[in-house]
Amino acid sequence: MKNGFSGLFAALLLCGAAGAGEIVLEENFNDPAAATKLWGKMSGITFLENGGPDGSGCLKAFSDNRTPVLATRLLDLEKVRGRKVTVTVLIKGENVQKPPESYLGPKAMIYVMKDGKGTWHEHSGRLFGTHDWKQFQVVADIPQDATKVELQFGIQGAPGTVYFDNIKAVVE
Ligand SMILES: [Ca+2]
Repeated sequence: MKNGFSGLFAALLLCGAAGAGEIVLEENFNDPAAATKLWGKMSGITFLENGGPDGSGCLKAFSDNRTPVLATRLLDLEKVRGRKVTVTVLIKGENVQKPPESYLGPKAMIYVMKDGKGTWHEHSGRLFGTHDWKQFQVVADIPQDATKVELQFGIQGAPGTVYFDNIKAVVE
């Protein structure tokens, strides 16, 4: 029993559990080549070398129709199961048309798969038209039995261009 603490610590390390407040994903797109390898890309997604704040790299999603254009990246299930995940992201919009459906337009989402069904958690305060960099947030409580958790950023159901940068996912 005297090794209980170290044993527990080793177990935590082995299963990759994240501590409260731990950053489980951070992406600033300042290395577009690395971002290309790490992110899933639909047609319409590009990584820019200097389109971000202060001339840094960023993610660009462009659509001239209503087809979804998303960049995706998986979160480590072991780090997020049973936890509240908060994702913050900077978004800039250019000529984004407002669609009839309130849930469409610029998209910053946490996609959660459980029991074969998917649920999308969306960012609040969606903006349209043209606007400068602004921080948005999306929050999701991840079930203990989630089978897939993925970040998705882009544009859906509305023509326009949306830029993303400084993505950070933190668990509580
Ligand atoms: Ca950047």
